[in-house]
Amino acid sequence: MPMQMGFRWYGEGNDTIPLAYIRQIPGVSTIVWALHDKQPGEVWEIDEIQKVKDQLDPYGFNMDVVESVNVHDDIKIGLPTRDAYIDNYIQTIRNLAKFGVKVICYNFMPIFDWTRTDLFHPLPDGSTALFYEKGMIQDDPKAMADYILSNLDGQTFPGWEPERMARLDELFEAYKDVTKEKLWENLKYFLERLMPVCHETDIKMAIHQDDPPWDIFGLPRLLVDEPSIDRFLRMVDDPFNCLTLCSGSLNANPENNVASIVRKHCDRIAFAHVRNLHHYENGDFTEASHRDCDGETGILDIVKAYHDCGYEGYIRPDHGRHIFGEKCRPGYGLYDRALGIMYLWGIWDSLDKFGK
Ligand code: DNO
Repeated sequence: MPMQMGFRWYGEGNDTIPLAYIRQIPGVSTIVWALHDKQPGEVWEIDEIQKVKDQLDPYGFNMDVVESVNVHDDIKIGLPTRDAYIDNYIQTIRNLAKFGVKVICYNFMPIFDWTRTDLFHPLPDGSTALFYEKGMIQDDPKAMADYILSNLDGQTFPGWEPERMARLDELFEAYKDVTKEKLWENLKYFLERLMPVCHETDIKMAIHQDDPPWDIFGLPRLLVDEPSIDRFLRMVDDPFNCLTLCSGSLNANPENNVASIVRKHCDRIAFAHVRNLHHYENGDFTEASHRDCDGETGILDIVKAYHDCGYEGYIRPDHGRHIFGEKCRPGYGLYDRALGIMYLWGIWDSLDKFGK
């Protein structure tokens, strides 16, 4: 069996892209989905999941991968209230299992999810793309949150829930004693409670790396490079404790060699995000097309590593540029991601046919 291709879709009424179009992209079998109006910590109810299934069924898509079931801050901070939120997470896992879900992607980043300073940065070819200006992320988290929210046109964006962003002062205060080591402990506690349920339901927990892979605004970030990934997998050494290996998040630090991480940990990668970055000398980066030579992430090496390892897990193209005049969610338009998929299949099929 080859890798299983997915496409992230934000749901009916919350995404500009019709499922009917996604079906026309060759080789997509999985819709990577979520209940985007859920707050972290809430149980995903059966009837709510059923609604998504009813939307996907007519197109023959499976719903095997959820991105993301977000983790409540109390779990990351390690407050006594965490157990009740973990109970809810477990109930969500059980409910998802009834629909055949196989992988839950999540992250353990304090307060902020992925972070960029420009969501529509102009590129020389006339398209726009996500951009990170290193010097801008220094000491004003509120300005950054306002900027990101104002560019979302009222669409929900996981990790950037306006309700949470409105409580930034309170959240920073709550995290003030959470050192990196404390955060590792809290992650371990969370996963150790989940693992028995994962075995029982055959659902893998697949952590996404921190994006960008370094501390921001004084908040600790854990999954940033090969040694921290090694530590994570050893810490809860269980086949259901897996990775969503994100080439773009890791390669924001050009020292990270994603292909080598694939080769080392392929059996613990449940879900692969593939995208390409172009780096500037001052540490800024922009997102680029998936084509290998348009960035420095090493897309050919990465896909070859998956192929060599006989990867049969889920994969999706990650952020694309905004091209052909498309108005879409930042990073999540139809066209460039469809091109990305064809590039990924192109590499994969060539390796299949012409060998190593
Ligand atoms: C950004 C995404 C992330 C990812 C979460 C996983 O586009 O890759 O937001 O979904 O970090 O929990």
